Amino acid sequence: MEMVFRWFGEGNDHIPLSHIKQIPGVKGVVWALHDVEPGEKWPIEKILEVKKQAEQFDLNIDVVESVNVHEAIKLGTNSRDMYIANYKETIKNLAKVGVKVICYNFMPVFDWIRTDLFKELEDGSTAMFYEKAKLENMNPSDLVEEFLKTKEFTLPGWEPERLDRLFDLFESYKSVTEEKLWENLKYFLEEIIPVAEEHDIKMAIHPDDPPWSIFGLPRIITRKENIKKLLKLVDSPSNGLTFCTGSLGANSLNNLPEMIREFGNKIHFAHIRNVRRMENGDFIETSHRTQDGSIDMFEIVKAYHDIGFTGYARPDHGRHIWGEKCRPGYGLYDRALGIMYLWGIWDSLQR
Ligand code: CS2
Ligand code: MN
Repeated sequence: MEMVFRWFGEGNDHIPLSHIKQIPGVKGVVWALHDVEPGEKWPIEKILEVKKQAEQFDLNIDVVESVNVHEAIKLGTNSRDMYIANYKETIKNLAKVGVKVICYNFMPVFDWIRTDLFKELEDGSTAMFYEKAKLENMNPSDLVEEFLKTKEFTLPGWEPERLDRLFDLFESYKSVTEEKLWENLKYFLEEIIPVAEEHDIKMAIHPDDPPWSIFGLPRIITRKENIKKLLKLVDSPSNGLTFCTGSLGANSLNNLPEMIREFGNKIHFAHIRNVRRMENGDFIETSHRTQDGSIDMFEIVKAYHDIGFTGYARPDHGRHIWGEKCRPGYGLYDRALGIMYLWGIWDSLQR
């Protein structure tokens, strides 16, 4: 297991690389060019800049999260070929500097969704919360407004470009059924996977978060059968997964250790975090420790250990603790604690 840590870049993340370097066992940063709009080609000069910054701290840049997929590709409109061509160029540019894994997702319009970014937990810390009933009664634009108002940082996957066109997008998605979305994903993968394979890049799709449809939009990367289907769309070592326990784990029907054993070497990137599910369908992100949430983290790490996992792993979202002011889910402290918990389990299994 190669431990890595998400970093939003110089001037965009409150955490300096020098601090990331001090978390035991962290080998690299998980990064992206957050100022390049989805659909645009990532310029090599900008990529090299990040590489240079990370190298100063002896951190690798092997994993990118994420190269976002333009809505035209998900919608299957005419302009998709142009955006797919750009995507291929980005894959090639990333390969040139030694990137190994590209995480991406195929969620229409929104990336992850929560109803409260800073919900207080019993211990006085805060964490991201999903209130089922509230979301069901919410208008998508209210949600966006609420987030735009409270945030001090930009949220990953919530590009203004995409959100500005919210109403148009919802209109366009009216004709996109789940089946259509599958077709569009297949079209995309058939184009990009051969390029990834040729350049020794592993594409790793991130599951939908939460793993069910929201606001009537189709969502497909949600459970075991669907992931099997995805892997069959294009059979290649480069067509793989970001296995996110927090996303898939919001649905209690997903047996995560079993899925890890089944998908094995198709998991190129592990996102490991805990969530506490409530009976009414709500869930909140908790500390990584097994006892603090609904996901048996020991069994997760054990499954990775049993399959001889050598891929990349990162703690995923954490709580906001010790007064840290940070981007929702991406503080330093709780994610660093999470890493030490994961190492604790891993190292005892190694013995
Ligand atoms: C989320 C996502 O699970 C997560 O880490 O923060 O924003 C994730 O980075 C994207 O869905 C990947 O494409
Ligand atoms: Mn994740």
